[in-house]
Amino acid sequence: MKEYPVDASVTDSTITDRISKTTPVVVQLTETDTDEENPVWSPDGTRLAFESSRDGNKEIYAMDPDGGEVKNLTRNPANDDDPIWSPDSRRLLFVSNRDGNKEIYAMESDGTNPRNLTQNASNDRWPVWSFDGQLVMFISDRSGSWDLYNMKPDGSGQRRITTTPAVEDNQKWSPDMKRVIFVSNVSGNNEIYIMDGQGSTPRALTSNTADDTCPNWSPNGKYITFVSNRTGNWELYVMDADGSNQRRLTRTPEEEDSPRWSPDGKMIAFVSKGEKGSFISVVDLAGRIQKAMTDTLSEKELPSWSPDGSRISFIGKENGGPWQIYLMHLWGVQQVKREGRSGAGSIIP
Ligand SMILES: [Ca+2]
Ligand SMILES: [Ca+2]
Ligand SMILES: [Ca+2]
Ligand SMILES: [Ca+2]
Repeated sequence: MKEYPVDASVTDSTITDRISKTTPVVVQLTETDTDEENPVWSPDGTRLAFESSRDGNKEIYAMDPDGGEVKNLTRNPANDDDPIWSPDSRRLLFVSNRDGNKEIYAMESDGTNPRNLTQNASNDRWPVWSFDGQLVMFISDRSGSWDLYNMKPDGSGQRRITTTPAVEDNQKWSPDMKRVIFVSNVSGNNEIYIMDGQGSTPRALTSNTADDTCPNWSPNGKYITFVSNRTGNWELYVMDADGSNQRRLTRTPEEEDSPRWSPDGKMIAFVSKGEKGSFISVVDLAGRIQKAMTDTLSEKELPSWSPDGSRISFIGKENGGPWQIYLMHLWGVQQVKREGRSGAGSIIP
């Protein structure tokens, strides 16, 4: 495969230098005997929403990024999960099956005023808020198979976007909100597609017999990162937003997953799943440096950059215990010691 430079503006050697010299510090933010999962940064960087089963079923909580000020936002015997912040950080969408099937709910950031937006006898889940706050794209099986739908944030104007018998999901708005990428297996394997935000005829960006999935836009909207097993092993890739210049960034025996762009668009964090454990690495876009930022033995998933690019939240599982939430200070620690109600403050050496 021909190798293309990604973008001269994002391949400066200072990034290589920065990654090679740093020794990240990882802090455990939660310490319970139940699963703590799916930490999601508020866009203003002040809170982490997450899912916890500490009261016997899944609830949405939020905490400060150092583990303090833990607040229970839902309190319901059903499962409440999949939190996502509004672009202004003032509201959250989440998914609950409290009425017998999955619905998308909205609530204020303090948990007040929960309201059911979808009110549909089928399953509605995976809401993705457009960056201007005007639309929410979600998936629903109300037509018999999983398709993409749009609605306004108050639940009005629900409209089916894709109309295939296959599964569509993994939808992501472009930063300019004009386009959406998503994954569909309508061809018989997973491919990444692009369409406009209103659902014009989707066009395949990948076309091969392997699986291509987990697409994510670069912050400038020029590139898309994704993972594929087209070589027989899962690897991390980048392509131009029109599907051209597909290039592989990793060559590892592990299975790469969950690629996430740094907010400055200069790095991608991702998970590598090996036989003994999984770990989080960072790669620069020129592929000149790839560095494991955590230990490689326990399990780790879901890396997510803080909006200022200084930290990465993730979930980890030690020795078969429950999933817990961790925070990695990539470039050094400003503050690590704080007693949260969840027992935050421990530092992993
Ligand atoms: Ca609940
Ligand atoms: Ca429903
Ligand atoms: Ca494919
Ligand atoms: Ca690999």
